[in-house]
Amino acid sequence: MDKRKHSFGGLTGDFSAYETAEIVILPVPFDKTSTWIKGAARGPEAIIKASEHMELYDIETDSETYLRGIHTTEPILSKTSADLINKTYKRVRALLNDGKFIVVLGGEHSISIGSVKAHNEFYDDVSVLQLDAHTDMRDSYLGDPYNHACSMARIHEFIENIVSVGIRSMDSTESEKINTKKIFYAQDIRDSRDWIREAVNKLSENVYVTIDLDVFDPSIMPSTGTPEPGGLDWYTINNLLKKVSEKKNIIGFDVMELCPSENYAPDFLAAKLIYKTLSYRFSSKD
Ligand SMILES: [Mn+2]
Repeated sequence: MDKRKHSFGGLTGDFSAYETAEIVILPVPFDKTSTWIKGAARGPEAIIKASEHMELYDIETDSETYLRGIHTTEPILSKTSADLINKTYKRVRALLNDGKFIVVLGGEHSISIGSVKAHNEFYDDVSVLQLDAHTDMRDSYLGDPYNHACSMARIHEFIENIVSVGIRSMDSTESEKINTKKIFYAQDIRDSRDWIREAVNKLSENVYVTIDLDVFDPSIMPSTGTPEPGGLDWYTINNLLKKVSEKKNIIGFDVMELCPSENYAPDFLAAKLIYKTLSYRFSSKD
């Protein structure tokens, strides 16, 4: 068995030390409430292992974000959603107080609740950009208000401004609760040229980005619990994240719901998406 400690980007020494790192990768492996394909608990480890094979120079931004230091912390573990969300909230708060930029790796989308809550208390005027195939606006699902299908409903209790992109599946009860002005359906994105500008304009200055990997098309991201057809492609997501980085302040983000299989390309996509987002975030500001 592989006992070596894995670190995002395969970084060691000064580039991965906590004290000097500007960026912290926080794994939260949890998969309690998935209704169909389980395995998201193995997502964070798969992303970190894949990330060790990435090139750390980003061509597009001509930057090497790892030079800022990226520390990979010990994972947060728990047996229940509510406890895990609370533990994640406390850990993210502590990391923010230490001046870190945090990337949470899931695990289940419900974990985002704790991370968003901590960021919302730390920063003023926070909005959430949700990339997802699903609205996740159910009040409760299978009797559990912390089911992954309810993550955005819980976040909406303390954040008014949520902009959702890539949505293509929901329950009829959710359609009554959503703000259609802030939803960019996958089918509408296909035919629109201006949607990125419109979406970015609806966000406030400080933006937390929550990425459910099922926002991508299953042809490139089959490793999710619910691979909905008609998803977005790599460059579309990149262009959106680039524009948000240029126009707004990304305060933190999470990448959720990777459900690894024997196909490791999706693991690599998730790793590269994280590094790409960091490259946009840090090369556009200073
Ligand atoms: Mn989803």
